[in-house]
Amino acid sequence: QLPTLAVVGATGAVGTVMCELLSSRKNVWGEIRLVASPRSAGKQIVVRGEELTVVPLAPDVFDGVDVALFDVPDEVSAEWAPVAAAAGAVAVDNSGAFRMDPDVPLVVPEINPEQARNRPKGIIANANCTTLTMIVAIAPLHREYGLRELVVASYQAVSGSGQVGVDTLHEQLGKAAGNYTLGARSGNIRQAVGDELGPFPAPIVCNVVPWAGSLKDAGWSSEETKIRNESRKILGLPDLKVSATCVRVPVVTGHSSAVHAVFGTEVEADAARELLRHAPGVIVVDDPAAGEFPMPIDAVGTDPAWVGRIRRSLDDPRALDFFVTGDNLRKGAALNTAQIGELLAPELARG
Ligand code: 11C
Repeated sequence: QLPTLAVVGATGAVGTVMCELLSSRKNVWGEIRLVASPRSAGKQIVVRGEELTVVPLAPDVFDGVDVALFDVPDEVSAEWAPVAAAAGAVAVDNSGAFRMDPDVPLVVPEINPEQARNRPKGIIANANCTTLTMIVAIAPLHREYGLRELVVASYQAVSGSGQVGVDTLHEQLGKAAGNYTLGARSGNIRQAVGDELGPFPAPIVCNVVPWAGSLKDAGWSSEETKIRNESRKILGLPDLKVSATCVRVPVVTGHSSAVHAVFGTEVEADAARELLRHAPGVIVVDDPAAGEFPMPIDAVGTDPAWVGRIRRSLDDPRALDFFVTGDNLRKGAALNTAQIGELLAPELARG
């Protein structure tokens, strides 16, 4: 018998993509149960061609569930993933609640699938979208050359802030276009947009905002510390040097990162390009002469990490610079969670 799946947070931005993925990927599930807050309960969503009714989150929704995928805020996961695990399900959690727990594996199926088997709390964590969209390209380079240091600048899409981020960009696009002569033409976007900033600390349209997440120690943002901590855990490199600067850009979906990676051995750009061409979950788009680069407008709606601008550092033969972009709602969230579920499905099928 195929295992039973619950999707908790089925109506949110990531949950919606999850429902699409469940309809388009290999069908490894028996019953699928869609779960959300009482506010969204009763909604109908089509999954695998079948109309399912969303049920409200409550302890009994986990009865008989083998895998529960959580696409909800940290505090909801912190409360409910242990409830699902206590009911006998494996909870695969896309929030930040358990990622750094030493008893919770942080799994990227292309990199460390074996760690999904060791889950003492019955919980497996999914990394942050900024980490996930770049780490699939970094891991094969690490295996070949031995990673020593990462310097990253992110270019994060507004959908990383949820539907409210997308709505805010949309509203500000209208204001900037409508107030073109008032402020936008001169670049005075604050005047054109006014003070409705949504989840961002400054206007996001026609701007870049060097901030994502919340303030942590010594001026670092939570997004920046997540890149550092999660990269270390996924790659099994607890002392990896990581410096990240996270920036929000007016892109709807698709997180990008400019990466400077320093290795233990000398690297060649051509060899790295070839290696990445054969790496799972990676696509190389690297022909600047033809205007071919990895860009979010092309990566959106696709599964792989798109990598390009691969160059060896002019000043350090052990360092590579490259640009990587991926769909933050797919590989950055729903897809990686679904892939972890698919890793578990054969083990949980009942004979
Ligand atoms: C953003 N990366 O772009 C965030 C969203 O820890 O799962 C996801 C936050 C997380 O704002």
